[in-house]
Amino acid sequence: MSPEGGHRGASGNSDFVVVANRLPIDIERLPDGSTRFKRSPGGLVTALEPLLRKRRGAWIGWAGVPDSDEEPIFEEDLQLYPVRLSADDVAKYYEGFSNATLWPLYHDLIVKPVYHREWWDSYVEVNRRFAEATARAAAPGATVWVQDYQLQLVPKMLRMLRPDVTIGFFLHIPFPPVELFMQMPWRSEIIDGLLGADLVGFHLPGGAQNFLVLSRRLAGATASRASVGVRARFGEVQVGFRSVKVGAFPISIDSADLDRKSRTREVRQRARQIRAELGNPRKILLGVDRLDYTKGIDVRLHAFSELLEEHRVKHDDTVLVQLATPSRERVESYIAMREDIEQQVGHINGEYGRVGHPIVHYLHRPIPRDELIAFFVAADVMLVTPLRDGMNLVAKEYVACRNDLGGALVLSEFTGAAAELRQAYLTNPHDLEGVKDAIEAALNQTPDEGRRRMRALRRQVLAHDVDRWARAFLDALGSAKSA
Ligand code: GDG
Repeated sequence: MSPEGGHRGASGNSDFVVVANRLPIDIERLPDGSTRFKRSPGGLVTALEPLLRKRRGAWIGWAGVPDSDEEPIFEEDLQLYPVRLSADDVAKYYEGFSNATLWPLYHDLIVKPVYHREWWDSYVEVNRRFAEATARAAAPGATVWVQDYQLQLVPKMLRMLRPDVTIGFFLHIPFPPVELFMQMPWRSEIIDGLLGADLVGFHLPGGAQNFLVLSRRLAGATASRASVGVRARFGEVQVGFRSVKVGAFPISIDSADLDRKSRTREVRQRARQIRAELGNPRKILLGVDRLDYTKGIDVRLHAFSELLEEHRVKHDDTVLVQLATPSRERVESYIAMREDIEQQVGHINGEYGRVGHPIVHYLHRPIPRDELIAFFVAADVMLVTPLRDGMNLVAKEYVACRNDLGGALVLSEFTGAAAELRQAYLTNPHDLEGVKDAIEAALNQTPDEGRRRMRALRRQVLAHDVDRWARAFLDALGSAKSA
């Protein structure tokens, strides 16, 4: 019998279940119109793969296209259970509530969050669908790990369906301070949803602290508070007889793998070729981001433009490469931001470029992984200037690729990564003069200073990889349940 055929509430056979908005697969459309799945192992899959293999793991998620098949995909080491989303679900749950309500609210209101009741209804309904699919896949007593802001109601819904399972939740984006979170019309429902977990994890202690304060204030407000009885102290919330652990677990990357790949002859050669294709400039600055307003792409372009204007950067020996992966292209604020950035690129090239020699090279498309690694190796200064970012893996990836101890990292203080990468050129992205100074210092560092900083950065990134992150979370989850 297909595990999907089990009735609601019945258990499946997976001892370890990961629940995320997206499945770790890419969909290929074949010439005859049919579709085929291809595994796309990101950092999370890489980190979890050994565990999934050992523990008959399952992954629950959306396949990335509307109305896709719900047939489970069985692989040797992993079972994938697609959750179907209709075009209407994608518009309301995903593009709407997840990306136009929660995303801006949790990133300090860089754009104004939109609150729509129908989006919320869809969020509740889709979260229920994920919780039910999880309940069907999880074996008795299984460990379930729910990922990210799209699924904050799943822990409570799943606990009601399957009180026997151990539930962990990890938030990949920042968790906002009380004053901002209180805007949310469904604030108590979200806090109660998260408190269904045995362990709630954040990147930084600040996020954990915000969650503890909000739990004290809001938990159980949807029921009678007296009957729920919520107490929060550092690291723990007591909800009735249950205790929910709360902690910080800064995510990382597969550093050893990137370190190895960046040393290969092919990558080194491609990096040299990239420099040549760019006209062998003295300095290459690089930005790599999803095209998102949180990433501060406009900030770095603005700073670069002023540095050129003030002759602090020479237009004939410096180029800036901005690789921007298309993202959330139907969400209104993303359409406006893209126009703004492309206008800025056009302005800088119009003012300072020459025929055949643009000064900003801007690509709006996904880049193959190996090509990206070659860009990291080729770049003299990496620009990571988000206005707010949960962690920012790009900063860590750049460092992991610089075993030559070359390059410099300009890093916004408003990223999670800044808490660990203290030897970067740290800067406040709201202070344009400060950003300009940081870029200038990075461009003009002495080789000795550069090596000193990069050595320290690499020590941090190579020792704290994604595997260590996953183990820390799952160990804490194990002891949260047994406590
Ligand atoms: C969220 C949080 C948190 C980018 N362009 C291409 C490409 N990428 C890869 C990067 C990196 C990943 O995508 C982006 O990760 P980030 O962490 O930088 O940013 P978000 O997508 O916003 O991630 C963030 C993260 O979750 C994990 O918890 O750090 O704060 O917002 O790996 O290299 N990869 C390829 N081509 C591209 O064009 N192959």
